[in-house]
Amino acid sequence: MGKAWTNRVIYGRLNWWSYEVKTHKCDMQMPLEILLINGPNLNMLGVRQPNVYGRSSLKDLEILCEREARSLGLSIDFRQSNAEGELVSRIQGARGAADGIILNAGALTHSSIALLDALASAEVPTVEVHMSNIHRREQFREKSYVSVFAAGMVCGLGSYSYVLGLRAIHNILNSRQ
Ligand code: CA2
Repeated sequence: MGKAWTNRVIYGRLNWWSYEVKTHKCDMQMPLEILLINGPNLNMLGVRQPNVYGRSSLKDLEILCEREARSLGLSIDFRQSNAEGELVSRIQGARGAADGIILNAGALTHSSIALLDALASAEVPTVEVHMSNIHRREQFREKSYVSVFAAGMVCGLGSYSYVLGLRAIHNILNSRQ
């Protein structure tokens, strides 16, 4: 979970009168673990509505996020599900296991109190992302339950919303005490 691990390396030197054991400490910084969750219908990226969501597929988005995460020293677990219950379980599982969450809950953003409750109980710093600008579309998309818990939100920049979301969670996690 991105905590410093201490490895104690033990090595010995043998000669005919003694066995000398020396220890050497080395600290390793493990990468911060980010759970990146995509909600319903985002598996359709690149297939329909390119005017709204662009031409990149979900796989293209995953590759982009992997590349950005690597450059920031983050490790990501990239997921998509159309099922609200599975998303709730993933968020619950992040408690104590992930350092941060990037969440595009799709249409559940605007309706799911269950996702909001899962986020609140997981207590993992979260950044909300959206491909489209949810404030320039239908009025019902303006309300986000995810935003009640999220540290911040990036929307309207297509795949680049995810890139900025990753930079934001990196910044949040690295400025913790
Ligand atoms: O802009 C976003 O990222 C959204 O979360 C996408 C959701 C929408 O309900 C939110 O209001 C905003 C919809 C995801 C559907 O994605 C599709 C992609 C291509 C074709 C059809 C659907």
